[in-house]
Amino acid sequence: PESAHPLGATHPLALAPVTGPASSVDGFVRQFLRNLNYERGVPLSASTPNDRYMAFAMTVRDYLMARWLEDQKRQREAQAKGVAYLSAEYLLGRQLDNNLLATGLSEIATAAMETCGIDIDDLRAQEVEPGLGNGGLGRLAACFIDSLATLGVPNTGYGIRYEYGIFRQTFEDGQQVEQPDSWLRLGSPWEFPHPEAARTISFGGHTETYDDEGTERSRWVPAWNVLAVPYNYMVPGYLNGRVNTLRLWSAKATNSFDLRVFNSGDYEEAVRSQTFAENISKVLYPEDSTPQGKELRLQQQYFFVAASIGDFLASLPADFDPANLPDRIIFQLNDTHPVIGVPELMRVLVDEKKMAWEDAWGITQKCFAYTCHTLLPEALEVWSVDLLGRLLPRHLEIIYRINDEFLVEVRERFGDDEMRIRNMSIISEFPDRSVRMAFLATVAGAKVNGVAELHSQLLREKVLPDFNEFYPGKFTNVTNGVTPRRFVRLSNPGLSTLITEAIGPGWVTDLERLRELETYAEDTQFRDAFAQVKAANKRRLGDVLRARDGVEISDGHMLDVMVKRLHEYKRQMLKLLHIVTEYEGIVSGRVAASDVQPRTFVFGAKAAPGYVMAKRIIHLINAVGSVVNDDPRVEGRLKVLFPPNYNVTLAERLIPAADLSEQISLAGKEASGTGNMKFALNGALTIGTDDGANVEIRELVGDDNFFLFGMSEPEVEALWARGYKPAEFYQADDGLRRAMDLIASGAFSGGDKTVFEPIVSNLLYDDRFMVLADYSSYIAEQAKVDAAYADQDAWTRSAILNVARCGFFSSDRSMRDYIERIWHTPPVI
Ligand code: B1H
Repeated sequence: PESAHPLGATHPLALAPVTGPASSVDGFVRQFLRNLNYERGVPLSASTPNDRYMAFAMTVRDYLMARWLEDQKRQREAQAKGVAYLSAEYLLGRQLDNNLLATGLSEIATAAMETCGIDIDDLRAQEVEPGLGNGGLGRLAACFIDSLATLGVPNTGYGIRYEYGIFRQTFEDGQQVEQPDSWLRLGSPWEFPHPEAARTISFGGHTETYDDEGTERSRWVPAWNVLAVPYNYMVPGYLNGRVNTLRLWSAKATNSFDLRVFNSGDYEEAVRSQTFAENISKVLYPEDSTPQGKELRLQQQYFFVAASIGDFLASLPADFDPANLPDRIIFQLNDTHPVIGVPELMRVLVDEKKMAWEDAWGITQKCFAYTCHTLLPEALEVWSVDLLGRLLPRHLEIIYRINDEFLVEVRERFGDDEMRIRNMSIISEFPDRSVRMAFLATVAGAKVNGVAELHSQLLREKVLPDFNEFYPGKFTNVTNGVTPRRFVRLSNPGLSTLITEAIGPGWVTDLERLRELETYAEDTQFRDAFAQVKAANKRRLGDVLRARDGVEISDGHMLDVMVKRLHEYKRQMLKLLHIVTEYEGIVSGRVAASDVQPRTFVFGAKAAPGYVMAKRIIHLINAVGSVVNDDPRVEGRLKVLFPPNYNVTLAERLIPAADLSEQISLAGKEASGTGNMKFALNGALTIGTDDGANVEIRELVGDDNFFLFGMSEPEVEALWARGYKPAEFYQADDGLRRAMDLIASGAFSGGDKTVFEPIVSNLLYDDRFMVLADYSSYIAEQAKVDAAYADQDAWTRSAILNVARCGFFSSDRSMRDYIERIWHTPPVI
């Protein structure tokens, strides 16, 4: 239907014909063997799988390197404005396949490995994914940098090279146990360390004023330093020859080791300062949606942000006038974690570049923009003035001055409305004096955005209404998106081929073109082919689960999937109550097993290690799973799988196989969700509440192709206002009572009633996320799901329409939104 080049032959970013050492099968083989011999120092015959993986990855890397160097030159010369994305997390997933796809080397590479007698799948399996993020927020950052490279927009992603990423989850007796994620153990072929470019980052100490040729100035006299060593990663665009940079910082001690102390025999003391400094980039905080107010965490934040801002400034020509900074850079704050960058830029401009405060503040307000990712009040980050003043005394002074001047403006505008002043102050006084980082970001940012329409509306109206009034036009929405390269093209090759055969390959970079599939939904042959792809994806998933966990997925089952971090607001408990209800119906004899639609329920979820209730829920899911799976009375009609250690790699297998996507958070709590988009784009139907981006998914796919249930956000508010008594819902619904009673009876804990009692009483007497209030509506909607699934052909039609209508959720579209409305950073052609 169109030119062989996926971007179209006339596209300005179309990649020139493949050239370079790896551009033919022979050339690839030669380069691979070269890398094996000269980089790994082994012959093929004596090589380990890791040697072969490393040499293979290096060969792909070599190919990208020419583009990377060229692109850096091009971007320097263009002097175009770029985006510095500041994010404490990047949940990248495996790199090899993505880089093969982006370079178009896949076929050559596969053939080359065949020549060497190597199965490329064995190489793929060798890669350990860098899990440098927790969940949606970190994965979003990874999707965004993929899209920016694909769009040809200059971007550096800045973050932390955690030595240990998100913990590896195992289960012992059904309970979560965390293992360290030593992803670097066998080395990473994708990173380029630059110790010579290390930056010194300071902490602690005090501030002083001094006379600078008649002007009184402040300066910071820090107490200790750490080195920030940059590690560069290539971020290739899709088949466009573009390669942007992800720069992650690793902490290193300035004077690593005291030889005198060592020689005196005190080995621990000799390395103490080294250990202390290097702890900064040691581990990712495994918190999701709630911050940890730990000193080390603030150190991490300042460490990477100060290094990143300094790095960018150092890249400018020596004679660059900082007044022009807003023409060259926008620092995008991914949630509040990098907000300490605001006073840092002020400090550099005022204290180091000797700029007038007013001028520096004008520049700073143009150089930052802030994305908020949550509404949960407990998730909004605050730092005690005490801690901040100890760790970053000059920054605290700067924050005070920003706040003083801001509050003067507020008074000018609203008069001495003390209530309002207190509500808007960046410094809160209760319970302790602390800095509200979201407020600081809002005052400093040129724009503030939420991540889905509903979320942005609630942010304006409920969380920051005074700021919205004060700064008309500052608040905006950019609905999240996901990269179609990783989450359709790579993860679902069967569907990708089917789509490309129908409408051509252009959808990979222009996802709205999936619309053209709408007519195919009416084509019986296409529907059959689509259903076959889904069945094949279930078998592919089956292979993976058999190999990694020794479990089977049953033929003919609906695959009902809930994968996301374990959090009470996401309501894994609601899903579990549905399962227990189905189970109880069968074992009590009220429902014939043969009348139940066979389903396999799949969970994937990590709980923050300190989140006790979340860990209990994990325990209960496993407990219910082992009872249900072992009970002959359910005749294999219900099955519960909870593969441990859900991560990007597993997601890529799970999502394409799913029939039903569970997006069941309490309305008003899930800022956006991005898993919801991935499922819909892979042809799963959603059962969901009117929350986050679910709202937009439903609007696009249509009510007939979405299972909506539960209270709306205003209904949730109204129920709270009336006074929510969960026990009343328990009393009023027989099914709910039976399910809760069965859990309370000890049926899933070998008769022990105490194990899950805290879950049951929490639901009965507290239930912050209104699980019981939405139960009956959820169960009723699940009955509709069963009925709909019985008509397989109609289900498949709906699934195709989900794919066809969700092109909006490409992160390319999200990036275009940011570029046009916030960043003003056109592509460099
Ligand atoms: C999201 C977080 C988050 N929102 C604090 N907030 C963290 C907050 O380590 N911390 O302290 C880590 C993560 N993550 C998620 O962002 C939202 O819950 C999702 O709804 C949203 O889709 C995602 C991306 O915008």
